[in-house]
Amino acid sequence: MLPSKLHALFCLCSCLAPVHPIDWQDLNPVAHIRSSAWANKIQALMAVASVGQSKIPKGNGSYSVGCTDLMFDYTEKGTFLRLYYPSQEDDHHSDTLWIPNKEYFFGLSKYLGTHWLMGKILSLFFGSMTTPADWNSPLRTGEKYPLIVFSHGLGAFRTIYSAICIDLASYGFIVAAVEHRDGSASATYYFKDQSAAEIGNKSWLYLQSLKSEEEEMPLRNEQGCLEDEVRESTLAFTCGPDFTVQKRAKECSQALDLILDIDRGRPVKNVLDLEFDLEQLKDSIDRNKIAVIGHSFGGATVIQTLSEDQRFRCGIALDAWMLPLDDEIYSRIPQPLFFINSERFQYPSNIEKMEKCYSPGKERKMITIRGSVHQNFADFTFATGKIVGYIFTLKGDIDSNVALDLSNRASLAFLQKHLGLQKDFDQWDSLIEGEDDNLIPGTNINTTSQHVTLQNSTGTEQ
Ligand code: 71H
Repeated sequence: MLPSKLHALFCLCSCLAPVHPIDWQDLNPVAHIRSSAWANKIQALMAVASVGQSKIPKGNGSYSVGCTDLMFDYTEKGTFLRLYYPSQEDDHHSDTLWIPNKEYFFGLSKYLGTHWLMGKILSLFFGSMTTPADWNSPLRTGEKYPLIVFSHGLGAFRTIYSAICIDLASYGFIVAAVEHRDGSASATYYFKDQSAAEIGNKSWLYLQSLKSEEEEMPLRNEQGCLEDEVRESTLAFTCGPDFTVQKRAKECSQALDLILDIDRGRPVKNVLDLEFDLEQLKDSIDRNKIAVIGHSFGGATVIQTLSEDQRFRCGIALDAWMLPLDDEIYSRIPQPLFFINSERFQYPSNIEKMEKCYSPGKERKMITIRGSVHQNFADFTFATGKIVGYIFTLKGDIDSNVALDLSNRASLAFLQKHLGLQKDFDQWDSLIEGEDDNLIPGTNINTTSQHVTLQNSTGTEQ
């Protein structure tokens, strides 16, 4: 069970913490550590566990990728996002800090229901890890780019899907990964007033805590040990009044408003006083090629956003968690919608809700990635070695790079079709149909309801 596994890691790590604040990337200097047999043993164990530790992959596309953060306005109601974009090749400055503040680690530790020291440990291991995008590098000019708004999962935040966002940007997209301020992020910040913003005095907002009895419950269990009903009722609790999929959809639309404003040339002053000049984005967006992508709770946000905002031309829901959606929504999504699922996370009642989105004349596609887990879509799948990754279900049986490449290539093919792009992403059209040894067309889950083969509902069918 996950929390106990985390506690086990926590215990292992806390043994190390007082000995020496080692850097995960720098396990070599045993010389600096006061030699005590047990410490060396534990360290050796961790070194073994880190064998094969991989980095967040560079994009496969031909564009260099830049990255910046954008906040406007400074209040809790303002937009906060991380922007990934095609950048100018020549001047490489420095990679982007992956998780830029220690508070995100504390938030993660709180979300996972672990001791706050776990946050310290995570911060120790991952606090200086970078992701391969050029921080604040100038935008590549001379082309208008299609735009993707990306919505994160529950307990996540804007920076944690950089592998997906960087890959898409390397194929010529501008990607705006929002940080939701509805209380569904592990942590986020805003500024109380103008002067706080000026001096950088952040106000932190953490994920709503669960009540004590619910905290005992093993919530989302990828092994599927929980009955659907138990799972659903427990999850329903976490989806309390504060964070709603409707609020999240509004935040996606608001992020789009902001970027389109900047594209129009409206002078916007980034509250985070960064080196990236926002005026570069003027006339950079292909204004009617806009899509929304999200993971888990973010997948539900994709569906809600499509139904509320027609500027989004299509959507991709990565391992969507359908529970937060109201029953009325399913008939109100005219745009094409693509479900990319992991094998291990999905369960019948969730798939049944996806099936409700299907209707004649509406473009719907679904594929499942063999041997994949829920976390295959988020960056932590690349942050640890095989053993640690497997224990914490950050990795599945499939290689994390293979899984993400499949998901991204299928996404690119789908985006080309429905945004009308003039690229060569149609080379991956067969992936949309699930034609690959590592893909399942439709789903691996048996549902009780009668349905026609899911993967075949297309816009041309009657
Ligand atoms: N859980 N987004 C968490 C149960 C599985 C987890 C997240 C623990 C992360 C480390 C272990 C799955 C669900 C379930 C709706 C959703 C989004 F860093 C990230 C944090 C969160 C990256 C991605 C996410 S995961 C997610 O919208 C929904 C239904 N999930 C999920 O929540 N339990 C705690 C026991 C519920 C309170 C895998 C996991 C995770 C470890 C770390 F140690 F490496 F940091 C990160």
